Amino acid sequence: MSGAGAPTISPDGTGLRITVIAAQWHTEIMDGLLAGAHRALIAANVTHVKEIRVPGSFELPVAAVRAAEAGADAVVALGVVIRGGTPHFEYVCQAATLGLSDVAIRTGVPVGFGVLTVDDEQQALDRAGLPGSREDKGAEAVEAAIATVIAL
Ligand code: DLZ
Repeated sequence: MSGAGAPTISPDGTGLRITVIAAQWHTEIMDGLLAGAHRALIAANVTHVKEIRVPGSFELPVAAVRAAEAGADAVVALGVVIRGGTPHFEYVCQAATLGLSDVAIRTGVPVGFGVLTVDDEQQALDRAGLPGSREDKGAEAVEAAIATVIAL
């Protein structure tokens, strides 16, 4: 984990079934988030991994609920939403965040939140787990989801 006050988490996910759901907007940044997520899954000894691609972050919650209902122990949602000149940003961010938290609460299946909601592309690159990035939010979402499964 990174950022002020963030805990250090290195959970062991041996035997867990994890589904990673990833949007497709902003390809380079998504590639970084996905690579970070897979690095963290390997580090946590998770071998049962399914990956689902959806068009945009708005579609993440419906895929997450399907994955939870299909028996995943945890779901990790990855996306990138960059503020534009219209209110669309707020609507997509709100649908993704509220939708994903609703899935976790209703199904009881932990959902790791790896959706970057940023003002510009540089903020996203800084958090994408790419060479030169300060943070690796894809990996952090995996670690949080696994740690929550273990805690429950
Ligand atoms: C429409 C849209 C816009 C403007 N921006 C983004 C974005 O920055 N990131 C993202 O993941 N998705 C975006 N979308 C697409 C919506 O999430 C959704 O896929 C479409 O509205 C179709 O339902």
